[in-house]
Amino acid sequence: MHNDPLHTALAVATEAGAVLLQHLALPREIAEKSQRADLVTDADRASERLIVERLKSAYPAATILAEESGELAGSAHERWIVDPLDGTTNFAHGYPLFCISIAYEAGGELVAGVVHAPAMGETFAALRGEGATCNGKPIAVSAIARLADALTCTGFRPADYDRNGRAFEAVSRRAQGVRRDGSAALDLAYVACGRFDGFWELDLRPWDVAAGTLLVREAGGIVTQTDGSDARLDAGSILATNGRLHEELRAALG
Ligand code: 2AM
Ligand code: CA
Repeated sequence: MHNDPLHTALAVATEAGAVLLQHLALPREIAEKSQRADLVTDADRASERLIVERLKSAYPAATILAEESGELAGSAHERWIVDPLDGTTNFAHGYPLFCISIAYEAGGELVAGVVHAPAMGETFAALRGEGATCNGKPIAVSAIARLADALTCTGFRPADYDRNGRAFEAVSRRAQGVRRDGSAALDLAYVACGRFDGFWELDLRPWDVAAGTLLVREAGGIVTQTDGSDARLDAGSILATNGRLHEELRAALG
């Protein structure tokens, strides 16, 4: 794969991953975000500061949408979408499933995406029309065709249990397993490489899903909203599967 935005995203994510690992080794300071019961750590801020600085200098005209800074307006044509630390709760507890998610859009289309999980030593990358990789090796979604044989994953905040509880129960009764791993971007990367056969979540933001959406599509999977309608980065809900499982999982969500 040779493409500038992808190489930029890979280099920046790798650098930010080292920052996260440095912070992981320190005694952790955990603050509550004011509006939501959402952990934000020094690590989120340090990672985002580095990523935004690097992207601004490499792509001075581009818009940057980043979780902690919001939108730094620039060109309407080019946009970076950044989660400097996805899986903050995991990170705060030293659970290694956390990542950096960086996506690049041109003309409103996802072109490049990187999900880098530094504590796992894995970097997932996708380039529109060129496929997806993990640590440079091509990846593909699984071939599991029935929910009964599927390992699925979901996510929800404690306050959202009522909204997701019914779907969680329905799928738990029918699938081989349901995990709740706590990092939507990484969950999508795991669908892309066939570890999970399907993933759904109700209330996500563009930075949680942008890179992962491209990874799943480029690995041969399907991404929609949970009701089966067309995916949109600002839709909130997402259903990502290997394709074969899509309709059965969608129906099971109720
Ligand atoms: P974050 O770690 O970047 O906040 C897990 O369900 C997904 O929801 C994660 O991708 C997480 O992203 C996001 N999320 C946002 N707010 C959350 C919260 N208060 N608790 C748990 N996850 C949250
Ligand atoms: Ca985050």
